[in-house]
Amino acid sequence: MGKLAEALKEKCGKEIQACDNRQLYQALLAMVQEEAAKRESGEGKKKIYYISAEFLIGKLLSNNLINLGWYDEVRDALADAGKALCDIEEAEPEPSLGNGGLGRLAACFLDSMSGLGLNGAGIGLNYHLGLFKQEFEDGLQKEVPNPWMEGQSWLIRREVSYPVRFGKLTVHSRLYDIAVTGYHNRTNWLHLFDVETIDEGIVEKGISFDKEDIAKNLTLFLYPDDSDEAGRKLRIYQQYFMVSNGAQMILDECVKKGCTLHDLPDYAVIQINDTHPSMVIPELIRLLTERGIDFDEAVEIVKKACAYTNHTILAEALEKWPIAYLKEVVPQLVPIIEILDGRIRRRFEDPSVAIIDSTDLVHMAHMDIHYGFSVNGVAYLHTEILKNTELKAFYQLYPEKFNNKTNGVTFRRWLLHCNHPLADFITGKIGAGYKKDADELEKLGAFDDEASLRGLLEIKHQNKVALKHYLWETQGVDVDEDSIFDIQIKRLHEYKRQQMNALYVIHKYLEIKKGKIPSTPITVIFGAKAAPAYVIAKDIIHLILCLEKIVNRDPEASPYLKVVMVENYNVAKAEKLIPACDISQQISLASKEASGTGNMKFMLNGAVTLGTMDGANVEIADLVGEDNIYIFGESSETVIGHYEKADYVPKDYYEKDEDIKEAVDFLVGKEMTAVGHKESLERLHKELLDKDWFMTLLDFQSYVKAREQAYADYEDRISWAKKMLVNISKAGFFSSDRTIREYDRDIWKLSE
Ligand code: 26Q
Repeated sequence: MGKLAEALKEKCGKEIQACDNRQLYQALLAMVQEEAAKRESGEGKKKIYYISAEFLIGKLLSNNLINLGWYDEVRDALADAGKALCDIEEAEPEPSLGNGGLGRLAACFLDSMSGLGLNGAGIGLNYHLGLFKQEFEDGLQKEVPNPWMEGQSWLIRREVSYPVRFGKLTVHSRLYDIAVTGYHNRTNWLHLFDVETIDEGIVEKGISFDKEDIAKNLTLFLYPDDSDEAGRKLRIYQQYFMVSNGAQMILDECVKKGCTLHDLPDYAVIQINDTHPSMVIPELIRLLTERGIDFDEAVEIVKKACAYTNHTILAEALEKWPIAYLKEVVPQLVPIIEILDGRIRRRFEDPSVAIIDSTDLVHMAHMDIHYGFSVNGVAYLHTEILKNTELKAFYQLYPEKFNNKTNGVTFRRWLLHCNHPLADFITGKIGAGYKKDADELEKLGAFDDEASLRGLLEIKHQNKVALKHYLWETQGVDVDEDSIFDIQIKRLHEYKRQQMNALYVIHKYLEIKKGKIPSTPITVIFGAKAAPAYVIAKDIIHLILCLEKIVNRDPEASPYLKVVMVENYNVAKAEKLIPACDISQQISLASKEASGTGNMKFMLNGAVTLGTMDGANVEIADLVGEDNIYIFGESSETVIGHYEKADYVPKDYYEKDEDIKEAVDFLVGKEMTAVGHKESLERLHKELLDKDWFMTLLDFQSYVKAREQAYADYEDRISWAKKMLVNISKAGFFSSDRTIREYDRDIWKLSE
């Protein structure tokens, strides 16, 4: 018996065979935690603090086993006792501390920081119920609480607590830590702050609760419904609670290491993940002055320590808070923000760069740009749009602050863990070096002989069979493993255009009904949560659920076309869906998706992208070349032009084009209203015809054409496998290790 098997047996207090999966999970968790703590190094004078309202870390057991180098031994020891590690994984609840891309990126970044041995930490909140859990009921999304914490979990309770003062109350925090193991390297910590007065009992029907009872609700939910004033204020409470704790902790840590506070930027660099943590700037200024530093110097210190990442160009997502809310929630910050704003107004005449605008809204991003030393976008195109359009006035003031850091994903989770057969295949061809140095994947490109390509196809097939079983067991849908798996999984938003994908499904369905049969059957898979107050997004979910019913129940169509809407899409489900995907839908309206990171995960797992020239798709297209990606739709320049001229009229497309008219009108036709809710379908129909803010109809025909081309090309299996191979071999650039090295080289400079 190996060492780990012995240890596991001892931890369980009995033979491995005699334990159930829960017991084994808990024993392994404890073993990993002990080992992870031993690998804490704390080494390095300067430290990067990544502050984020979201850390979508996913399940941790297998990833930690991989990072510690324990995976194979534990898997084999379990197998010897008749146990399967993958069954034990099922016993682990998934922490739901994020919405989507931004939160998952933060998790990938922490993994890479540890893996690269950088001195870093994450700072966030310990939401007890996280993001809601999605259930489908009567064709609609229902939100229910998502309790994910258990008695024994990855959270380690620390004897660390800080007072956090609000206008109306003071709360005392409690720190919980989660170990972030590095791949064959050091452990860093994710610090999650909580309040002990939290009361899950105040949650009523669904996810509603008393939004005013701050001491009881502060860390209950991630982004509680902010469609009303109390919800918006609660967001400010959460944000301030996060940054005040973070700032107090950072100063304490630095002082302990010998920092005089005057030299804080030599000890700490703070990465502000979107504007949610922006109040860290005035809070740090406040704390520094409280500790005896004069105001002007405090401003200079903070300016040298804080860097801001922008993740969105959608105007409505750029946070602007009424100063009256801040006066109520965080009155001690308001005079500081006013001074910061006053200084800007004296320096620059342009009112568009002010922090507090003429309607008394505080523009959080403006504060970050003026009072931080770095501003970065998350993909080449995104950063260009920030510089030339969205933040042009700021770029003119501070060209030296702007830089691009194209996103990346951790290959440990998104290849080694989620796709063992592919990882083994790659290791067999090019050795294991790519696990540390993702650029080595490029070598795989040479293996384009028929036997290797057939090997790749076989792995994809195997993953599709696995997904088929999973969908059958979890949702009771039966999909054909020999069909094309065409997948769109991401948060639901009009700009991401799930509605365009749904319109295509209608179009295809109608074609089949008219006798035009696809050569290979098609399975269209969606997964998406909609924000609880986002009505049109929920209408789109309803549309997809109606299509699922109509198409899958239709004996003429269902042998050739299936629709699956995965319930409660999350990280664990992504890990099952991505390895099984043939076609990756990345179809946002050009200029709207900052980067996307799902696109990278799919590519790495041998899916071919069908996408617009948006976000990181542009860089994917550059790397793989036009034969290995399906690009369609208007360019970002054209789209931005339409917005500037306000000249896009969806009805023109509807009236000119029979296919579009037929698909759009299907929404309110007899078949749909027989299974769906008329009000919702009519609202969506009207939205598409009268507004179509994200120009679905503009791109529809070119989308159909590109999609048909992809399906046609899929028929030639070997030439398709070649495209898969190119995609995988060019994915090295999208390792978050590369991204984090660039952050360190250009922004953090930890070892200078
Ligand atoms: C803002 C104000 C009020 C309430 C909520 C918000 C809010 C919440 C979440 C604003 C933005 C978010 C999340 C944004 C996000 O996930 N952005 C994604 O970030 C990824 C990582 O950089 C990119 O790949 C995606 O393109 C981008 O959409």
